[in-house]
Amino acid sequence: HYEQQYLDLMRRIWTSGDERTDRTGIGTRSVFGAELRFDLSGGQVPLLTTKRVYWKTATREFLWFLTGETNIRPLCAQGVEIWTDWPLDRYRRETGEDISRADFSARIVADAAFAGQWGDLGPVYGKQWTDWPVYDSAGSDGAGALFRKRERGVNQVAELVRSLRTNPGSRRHIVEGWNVAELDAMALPPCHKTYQFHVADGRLSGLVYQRSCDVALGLPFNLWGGALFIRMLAQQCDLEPGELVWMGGDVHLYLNHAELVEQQLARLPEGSPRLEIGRRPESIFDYRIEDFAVTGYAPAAHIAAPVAV
Ligand code: DHF
Ligand code: TMP
Repeated sequence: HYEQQYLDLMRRIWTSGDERTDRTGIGTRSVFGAELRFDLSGGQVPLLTTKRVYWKTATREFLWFLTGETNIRPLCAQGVEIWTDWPLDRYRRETGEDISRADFSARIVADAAFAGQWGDLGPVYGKQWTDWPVYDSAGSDGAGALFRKRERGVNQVAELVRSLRTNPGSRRHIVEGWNVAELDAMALPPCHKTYQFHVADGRLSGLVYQRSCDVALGLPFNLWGGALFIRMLAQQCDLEPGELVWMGGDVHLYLNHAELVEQQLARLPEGSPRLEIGRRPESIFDYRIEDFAVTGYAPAAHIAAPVAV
């Protein structure tokens, strides 16, 4: 079963990973360097069955990246709270106010000015993917060179669709999130930082490089995102889905996920869910949540676990 790779990775980290202190102070067990591969032919998707994964939430997150938005407001308005903890943490630190997550999220939705001030994550995925900043030389002021920021940056996703259609054999089908000059302004530097695509024999494969991976909470979403990206691109470019290759750098389990790990490793994967896309939109930017359906998904119960902020 495709999911066995995930469970084997989880077990290996838990039993033989190096214990280290991390940025969040929770502590992790970690291995450095890992690879997973999933066949996406026939609509198969690497959706975990040993715990329920909220694939609609993950899809909403992915569609939000494609809008170029970096404010959590549209996510909160759809009941998606997976990014709320980081702006909330900043709000609590800077104001000293002990607001609940629910109240904070409600205020983000109700109050545009509040969202503008507190809901933005900085130039994260959506911004870099669709509007990577470009600077043009604008002469010199005598003391040094001057540069002017272009009105519109590079839309890497639009360029990717174009390059897949016109030059499928290219080895440069890349979407990059790691904008070195802007890392300081991001609430979190990108984890799934690089996507590369590959066309062979009419099939589109994709590779995700994830520099840092929370195997229990983040990875199930990231595998879904990688598969979704391939499926949307394949549809837009008249290709068949090939393989998803996932590569991780620091691949870890948080020490406060012990219960999840034990429960999940006691379960067996079952069934093979399929993703159906009900419509072919005009462009990669026109997908809506209603376009996606999963069949054959009867997972084991959800396992809640705390997220390290
Ligand atoms: N930080 C950490 N420490 N781990 C992450 O996985 C992570 N992921 C981020 C941002 N920062 C992060 C963005 N993606 C959840 C899933 C993905 C995600 C953030 C959070 C999460 O909490 N998932 C839970 C609940 C989902 C829900 O309630 O909708 C899950 O059980 O899947
Ligand atoms: P870091 O920036 O110190 O590496 O912390 C980021 C944490 O978030 C780390 O545990 C990895 C996790 N993460 C994922 O696993 N997937 C994601 O999509 C995101 C945004 C974060």
